[in-house]
Amino acid sequence: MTPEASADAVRQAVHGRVFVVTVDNPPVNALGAQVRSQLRAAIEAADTHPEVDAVLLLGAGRNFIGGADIREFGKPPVPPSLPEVCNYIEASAKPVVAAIHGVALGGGLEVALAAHYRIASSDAKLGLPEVTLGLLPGAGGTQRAPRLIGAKAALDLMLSGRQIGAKEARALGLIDEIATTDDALAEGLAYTQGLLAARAPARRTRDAQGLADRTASRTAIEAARTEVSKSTRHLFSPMKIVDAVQAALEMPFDDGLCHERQLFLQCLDSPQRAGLVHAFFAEREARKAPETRKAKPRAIRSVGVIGGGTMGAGIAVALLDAGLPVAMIERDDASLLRGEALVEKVYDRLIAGGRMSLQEKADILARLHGSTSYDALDKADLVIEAVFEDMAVKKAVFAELDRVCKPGAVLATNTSYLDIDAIAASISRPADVVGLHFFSPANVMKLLEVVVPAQSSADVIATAFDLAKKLRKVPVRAGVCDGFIGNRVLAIYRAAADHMMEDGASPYQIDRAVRDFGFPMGPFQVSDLAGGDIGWATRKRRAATRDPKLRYVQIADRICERGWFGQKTGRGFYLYTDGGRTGKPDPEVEAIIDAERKRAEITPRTFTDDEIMRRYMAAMINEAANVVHEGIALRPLDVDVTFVHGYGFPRHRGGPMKYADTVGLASVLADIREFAQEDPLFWKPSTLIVDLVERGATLASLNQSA
Ligand code: T1G
Repeated sequence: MTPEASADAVRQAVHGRVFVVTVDNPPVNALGAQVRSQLRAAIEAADTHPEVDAVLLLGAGRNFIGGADIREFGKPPVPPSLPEVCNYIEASAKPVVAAIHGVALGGGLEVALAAHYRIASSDAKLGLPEVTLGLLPGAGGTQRAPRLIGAKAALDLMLSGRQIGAKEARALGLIDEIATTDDALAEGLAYTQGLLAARAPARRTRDAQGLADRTASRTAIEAARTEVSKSTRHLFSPMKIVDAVQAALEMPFDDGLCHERQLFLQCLDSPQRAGLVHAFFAEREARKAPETRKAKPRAIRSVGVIGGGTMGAGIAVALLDAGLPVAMIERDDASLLRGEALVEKVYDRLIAGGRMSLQEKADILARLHGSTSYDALDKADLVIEAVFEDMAVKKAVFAELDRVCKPGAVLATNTSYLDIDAIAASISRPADVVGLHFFSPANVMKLLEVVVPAQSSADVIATAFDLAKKLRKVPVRAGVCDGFIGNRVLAIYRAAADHMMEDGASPYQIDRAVRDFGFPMGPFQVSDLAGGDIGWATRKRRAATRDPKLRYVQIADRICERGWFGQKTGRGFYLYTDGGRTGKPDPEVEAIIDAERKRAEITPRTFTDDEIMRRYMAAMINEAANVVHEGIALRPLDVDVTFVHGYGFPRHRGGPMKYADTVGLASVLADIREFAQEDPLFWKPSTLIVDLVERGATLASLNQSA
């Protein structure tokens, strides 16, 4: 091997008659400006090299190429553009081979598509996830992929943004070979030398015939257009992807590339791209809590779960799915059997859906051990309690954990609002206590609020974040208060919705306006899903300390007093007939609302959907700003991650804080001040918002690394 000129982001070397180009731009070989420029130079060097007959493209480290550099979006473009580099690769007179290992995503796969041949390791993952960032494959992917694998498969790949494995890629024709080992260089060289021996030509993807069947292509495009207009009507870029593939069918290649570029720039300029890119980086930033830099996590080899109810069983499944052995503790055999059955039910559903085999289920359940004795926890590295939400009950559990758990075991509570400082103070080892607030269903919802009591040691918090990684959860660090980040803010914007309901807006109009904003459900649908009795219990718990001057809407109490808790009782705010999950408006609820308005001496007025959302969002943003101001959330981005991953906030808007910056903090403050004229106690402008508006600053300016 004779190393040629070695640039730092793209290395060049010659192996026999093959010019090897290695992209080396940690951590994911993103195609930033320097990489694009050096990649182009390397292809030029290969083309003019007299002793070289072919080019082999590789990625250094764990991946081929993770895509364009997302941090460049929204900044002035720096040439050469990625489409230009891809066209240059494809135009090479000498055969270009891409040897993929790890991931080839977005622009990374587009570089491979511009190559003439592709080989991938058996564990490689390929995808065009640009749609998850509000974009479309803007370096020729919308033109080359349909020509290579057909319109239907290409549209599925681009509209889903999903990653596919080497086998599926091979079957589709996205790659030519699957390597037998994961040595990308050796496999790539052998494959390239084979091509040279067979005198394989520079086979350009733009000439591939995947769109030859015009009828089938047109049918696929129309089907995608129909599907997109139904399922992702909130989003901007999916329809642009369909438009781009239509151009691939109807235009010559180079014209199609130009059209793709125009569509890509439209997506790049959309607020949805800004929101989705914000969400992408925010969830990665949120997992870097200060404690994760100060301390090493403790080892987690076995975990105990106290309680086999809905939450305990869900948490047990999340732990089992992460490959951990789990000891489930319940107070008696009957409760333990119920808990184990709840765990088993999750896997039976997967088997019924053809997504798990009986043997896989057996292997997983072999790691679950039930017991009615705390002594079974004497070797656990971590114990998570998910028992009844009552302080005395929790303290009794922690007293037992204090008695039986080994020194250094991390003791976690799943409480959703109780004072974790008080729980920690009740045992001999408060430094080992942490809050792990899972969201139901705990084995599905990604958000995990890591609640940090005052006495926790840094390595305990680092352990909690390490656990989140093992569970493939999205962790957010939260301070101790009633409701931590999410539920505390939820209580406020739910109250704003209650006020509007009592003032004249129907719960059904409010829910619809919130869904049209992009949430999957409105607040009253959420209440019916979660169970109105839960919110009722919270309101009763808070009654003693509630400010009597604060407006209190009793409509939900009237509904709960009738035992109408929502889906689980067949009616709540909505009527659920024949056990369905889609409720219908309930005239009896509307009569209750009318009666409550009369009792409160309120003359109902109409609301526009726009005003509903201004009030709903102003309440959410204002309380979220208080949560940041008080340090319960480290930064605004931590609130955004909480709401995108735990409360259905539309990801394409980035989160409540990103949304506030998008509409303008001054406009949000003006709304709050307008609403304060009718209710100054509820609508008290957050100090943080007032301060930022006075300084002309944004919430984003507070998102520096924690
Ligand atoms: N650009 C810039 N930074 C990136 C990046 C990217 N494409 N991908 C990851 N990072 C950063 C990330 O923020 C984190 O930074 C670190 O790398 C490790 O990431 C023209 C327009 C590749 C599967 O959408 O899916 O190409 O926190 O923790 O778990 O058509 O990163 O360490 O400071 O996620 O090993 C299309 C996005 C772009 C892929 C690796 N590509 N990335 O997962 O590491 S748009 C994507 C991922 C595009 C073209 C279009 C994952 C990964 P920090 P990580 P990981």
